[in-house]
Amino acid sequence: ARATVYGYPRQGQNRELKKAIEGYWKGRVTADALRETAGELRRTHWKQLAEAGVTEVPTGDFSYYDHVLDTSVMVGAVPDRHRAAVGADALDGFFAMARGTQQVAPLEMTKWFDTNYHYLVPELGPDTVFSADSAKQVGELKEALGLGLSPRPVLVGPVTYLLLAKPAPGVAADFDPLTLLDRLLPVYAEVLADLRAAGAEWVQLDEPALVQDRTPAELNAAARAYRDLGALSDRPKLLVASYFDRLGDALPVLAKAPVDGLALDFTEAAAANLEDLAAVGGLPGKRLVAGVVNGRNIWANDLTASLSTLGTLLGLAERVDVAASCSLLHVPLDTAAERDIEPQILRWLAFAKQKTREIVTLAKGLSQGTDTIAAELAANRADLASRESSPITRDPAVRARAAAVTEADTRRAQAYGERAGAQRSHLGLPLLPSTTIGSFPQTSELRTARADLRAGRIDVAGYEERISTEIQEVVSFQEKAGIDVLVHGEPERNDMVQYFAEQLRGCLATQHGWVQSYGTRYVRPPILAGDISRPEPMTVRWTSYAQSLTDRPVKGMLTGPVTMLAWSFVRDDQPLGDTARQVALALRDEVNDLEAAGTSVIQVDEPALRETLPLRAADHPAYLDWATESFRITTAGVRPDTQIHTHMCYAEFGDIVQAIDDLDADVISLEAARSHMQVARELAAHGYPREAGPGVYDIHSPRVPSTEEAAELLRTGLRAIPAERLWVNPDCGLKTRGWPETRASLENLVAAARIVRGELSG
Ligand code: THG
Ligand code: ZN
Repeated sequence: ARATVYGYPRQGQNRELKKAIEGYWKGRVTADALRETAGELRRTHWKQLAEAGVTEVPTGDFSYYDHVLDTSVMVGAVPDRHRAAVGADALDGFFAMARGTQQVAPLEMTKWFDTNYHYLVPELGPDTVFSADSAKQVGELKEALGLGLSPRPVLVGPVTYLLLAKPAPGVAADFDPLTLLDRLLPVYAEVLADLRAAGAEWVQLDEPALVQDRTPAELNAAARAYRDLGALSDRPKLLVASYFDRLGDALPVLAKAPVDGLALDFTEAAAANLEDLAAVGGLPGKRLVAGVVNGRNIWANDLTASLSTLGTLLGLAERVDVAASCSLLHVPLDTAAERDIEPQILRWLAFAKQKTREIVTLAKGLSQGTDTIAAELAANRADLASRESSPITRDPAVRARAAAVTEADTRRAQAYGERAGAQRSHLGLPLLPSTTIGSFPQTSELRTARADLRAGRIDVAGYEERISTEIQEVVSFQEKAGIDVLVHGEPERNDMVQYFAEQLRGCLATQHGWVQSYGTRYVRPPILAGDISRPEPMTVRWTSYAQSLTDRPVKGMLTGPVTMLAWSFVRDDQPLGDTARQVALALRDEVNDLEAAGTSVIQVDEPALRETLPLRAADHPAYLDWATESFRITTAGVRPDTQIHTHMCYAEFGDIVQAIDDLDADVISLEAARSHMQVARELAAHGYPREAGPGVYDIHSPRVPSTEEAAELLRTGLRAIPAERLWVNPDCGLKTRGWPETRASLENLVAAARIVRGELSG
């Protein structure tokens, strides 16, 4: 059995790639130097893989920004508005598509399936003409061949590419990119021929879109694509890869196709894929690449269990190879860089380098017998046992509390109708009250202060002084601007989840565990490793400080349990819902403490509620069940006159309006400015009974909305939501904005609220 992976983290141990690319954008790094850094990183990563014993290394998975954008370049799908830039300079044109320029907008960015990686959405239309550009793929293949390695180019497959695309601007919204398949396949044929000519024995075509619910027409397209590509005479061997879930109805389609191998996910989807594979009689004559090592979490593999899965698979294909379930892009590089995590706990974890070793060990055990890996198996068993028996993963008090949660704990004591009256008299807010989503500009001074604190250049007192001053300024600005419900601005928070994870027991933070979110932007997801509890209040101090500066209500700001899970690496030894409940109980304590300290309005943000929706519709109800329940556990412990807010960022609510309703928050703020209040209409159509603040200020650009523009959006909002239930707020937090546009925009927003209030009373 061979050991292989589908992709590797791109950034380098010290995010050298980020630094080189951002340096290039600023004119501090030349194009040649950037290419040199990129080539050096590829070589380093291939060598890491080869030295660990990986016999087939991936190529073409590297990217300066995003591999779906690379695919658009490969098939010549450059939008008209970017053609001039691409024609003038390929690299600058590539970045123009990714980030836009003064003149042209970038491609839209969206989540890569249910991961935290974001890709650039291809824009296609009936006039799209594809043309093959295999230079990047062939170039990287030759680099790896030149190092004496056995490379396997990895490409986004044609069906997934089209299924991820959207109609280009100006093209009818109901245009189906999949209708372009017949035009796209000859381009893939040309790239495959080029790769074969350059020396590729195998090429991998990634089709993760086939693990989602697919219509018969879409499955037919997949059948056609792989019948045609399989029938080519001038081609390498084809490995069609699926990951993130079971292949389902697409499995018989691909099993029958004239391709040479399939890659399947045998982590969470193991049982379903095994069953489906047996049902089609296995893959006689084909290669099966078994993704038994989870490529998107950070837990050490259970090698014994994986060997047992691999053993079952042996009879089901001509040959079985071992891999991670998906590209290792979604995990950090190396646990060895973590100096602050106890060595014993570090052994529970596996980042890309460690996962590579696990894959190699499994391949060796599979082909040479388990006694050849006896030492590794024994060490693995000891590590798993240490994790299982650790007091970190089993805290009796946390478990007892979670088990004792009753239905009453998940419901506010009064129904919304009664609460609303109590809140109205308690808060005394005007009609169309104004507020913001929570964060104010994170200035470079704030980031510098945090870095200074970490480096010991300033002490805690100096840092806190800096934070207090910032809060004073934020509060004083909001009072002068006339905002009704104030916030403290979150200057003390580095990140919405990290800030809380650092203070919760049972969570680990990493120093170098960077994972690409999009382009040159990375996150360091916390690790929810053990039973979660909250030793001490986390936000009460700064919220109370802000409240002490003003007579207006200051809103407490928390990240909700679903988002805490969505943006972390979560323990895999219990259902997600169990971990969510523990986080919810910890946050419930915080909510109750905020209330006890005099906070009358508390916002629990859940920007990830929609984006964490499982890939298959059959899995939605169970997810929404624990997701909404954990939100309600967080918020249900307060008095009726304490107002609970929530916030969500994405515009596609249609399929979760019921879940939003089930949160039972008193007020929800939503992104709406760009879609002209579309969500207000969707909420109204659903009969949403509580208060809502569809955003009237698009914070994604520095543009300042005029008072009249904001007023017009409010009037549109009023056609869907009655005045007694409509709030006035921006689309999202302001942390990425500068102060000048923030000031001007919020002043206009308050002025708009006053104008429309006047119209309502007059
Ligand atoms: N926090 C976390 N995960 C997230 C988001 C978040 N996932 C989804 C979404 N928001 C991703 N968006 C971003 C936006 C900005 C950055 C990363 C992800 C970013 N990162 C800095 C960088 O790479 O330079 C590093 C930030 C740091 O120093 O911590 O700007 O809000 N957890
Ligand atoms: Zn938002």
